[in-house]
Amino acid sequence: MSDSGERSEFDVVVVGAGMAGLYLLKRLRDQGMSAVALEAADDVGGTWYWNRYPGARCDVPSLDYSFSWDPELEEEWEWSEKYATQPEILRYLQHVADKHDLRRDIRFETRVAAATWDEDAQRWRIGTEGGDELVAQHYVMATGCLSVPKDADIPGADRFSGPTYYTGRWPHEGVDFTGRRVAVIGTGSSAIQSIPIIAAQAEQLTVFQRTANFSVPAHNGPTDADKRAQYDADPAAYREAARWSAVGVPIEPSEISALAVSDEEREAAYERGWQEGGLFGLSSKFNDLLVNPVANDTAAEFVRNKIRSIVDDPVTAETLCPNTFPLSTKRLCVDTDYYATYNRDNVRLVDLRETPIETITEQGIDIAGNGGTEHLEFDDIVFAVGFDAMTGPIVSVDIEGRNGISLKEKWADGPHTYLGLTSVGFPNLFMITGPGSPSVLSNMVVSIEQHVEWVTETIERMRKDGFTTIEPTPTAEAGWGQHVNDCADITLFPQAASWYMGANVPGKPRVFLPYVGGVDNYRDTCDRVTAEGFLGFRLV
Ligand code: N01
Repeated sequence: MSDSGERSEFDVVVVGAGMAGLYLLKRLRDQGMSAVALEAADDVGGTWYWNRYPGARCDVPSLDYSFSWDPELEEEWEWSEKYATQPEILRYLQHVADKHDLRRDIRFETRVAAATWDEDAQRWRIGTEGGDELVAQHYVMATGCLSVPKDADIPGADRFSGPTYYTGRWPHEGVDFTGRRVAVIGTGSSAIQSIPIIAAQAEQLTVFQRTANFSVPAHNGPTDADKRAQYDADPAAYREAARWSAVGVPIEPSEISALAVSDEEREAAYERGWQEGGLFGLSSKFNDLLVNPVANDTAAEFVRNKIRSIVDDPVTAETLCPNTFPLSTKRLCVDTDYYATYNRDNVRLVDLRETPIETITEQGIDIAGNGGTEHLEFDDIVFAVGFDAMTGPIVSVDIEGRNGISLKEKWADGPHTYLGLTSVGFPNLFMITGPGSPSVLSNMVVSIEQHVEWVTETIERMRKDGFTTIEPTPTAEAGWGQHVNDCADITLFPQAASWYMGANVPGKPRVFLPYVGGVDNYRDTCDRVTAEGFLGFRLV
């Protein structure tokens, strides 16, 4: 039996045992608090537990995408590649859980259904799907940003008689596609990572693309020697630089406009970026790619020309060229051999803008062709259709605050938070990397650590100073919401129908969900809020 055993009253109840939940448990335990994490899966890992599709990797270098709070762990853990695979990251998180003996405070296979603020008791009552009730002074949603898979939203999706797979819920035993005719629907990061691997295994692969996406090469391999040297010279300084960088990775920001250099210089810079690869290779070369559409289009056209040079068939190449949104306003994809995969004889690309899916049938997928319906037969269908991002994981629990107010109803027109951490009407509720925080626009580990540290330090301060509840003021929340929108509006981000905008889920309000003002500015704001006696909060 775990330390938290069957007890039902805690200082803190945490939902989720991914990166955020694990670090929360460690910090809370070190502070002498009673805490338990409730986890739907049967093991730790969060995103890295669920997303086991072929080719799943992190697109942030492992050296950066790892905890900084345990120097011993940093010494003993050696990443095998620049971009770690899902199994390796999962092993890392399992190792962290074991090393710090965190499992004894985690209840696995326990999905939280509801959480209700009890005004009389000044406590949260948390109900699980299994019918248990837990009571806690503080309630922390550490449920991740991309943990609720989106429905396929395609007619007939449940009619198909063969196996169907969702990338975000991949079978643990893996899938052997040898000799199979496979359909992949979607061309986001998950699809772009898995398509080259499925293509190499399957007899036939058909990719259904609704919106062409930008992807840059990973150039995976051993960790870059100069990055390694920079880190080894002073690991603590490296981590500190990451904490005070714009995206949670210490990279030198450019101070040059893409339009301030000659065409040749610009092209050479992009070529260097392409050869460096990864999320930041190309996109960090100039300072105005995310704010100036003309500057952005120079980079977009560079990528389109790369696609044209890689893909042999000109029609397929043109179909793969993204031209409906500016580069990087949807999450840039990082791939290994994605575009080259379309040169294989066994791979076909279906452009859903030209030939939309009419329905999924028992045997396959019907698309509208020029001469009428075309029936395509498959053995397997892979849905790589994404997630109900950022708000989905939070409102999937029925959270009821003061006076019976429902968080889902309060957020019907988009999320309302102060700092992406808290929300008016929901005292002592904290969200880790919630909407309105840098989260998905940053190295998640750095943002998770910052939130976990802010939350646990705040709880400790409240305890020391004798406060029972903390809740943001309506003015602070409205001001933060305005600031989050203002920051987004000076960028090109709102121009894309992305999951950042909630645009991928039918009926979801279109609001820019993360905070684009930078990890550094955001950290500074949170620090100042604390230093100024929790400015914008009401403590009782
Ligand atoms: O999901 P997505 P994802 N019919 O939403 C298409 C992170 N991540 O799982 O663009 C047809 O990006 C949809 O088309 P459209 C990363 O932050 C990271 O791939 O809406 N198509 C799109 O092509 C990433 O951004 C890593 O027109 C439909 C695709 O499905 C985020 O997770 C790896 C459709 C969904 O793409 C989400 O990535 C993986 C329909 N009805 C994920 N519905 C790394 O670290 C949706 N689509 C590398």
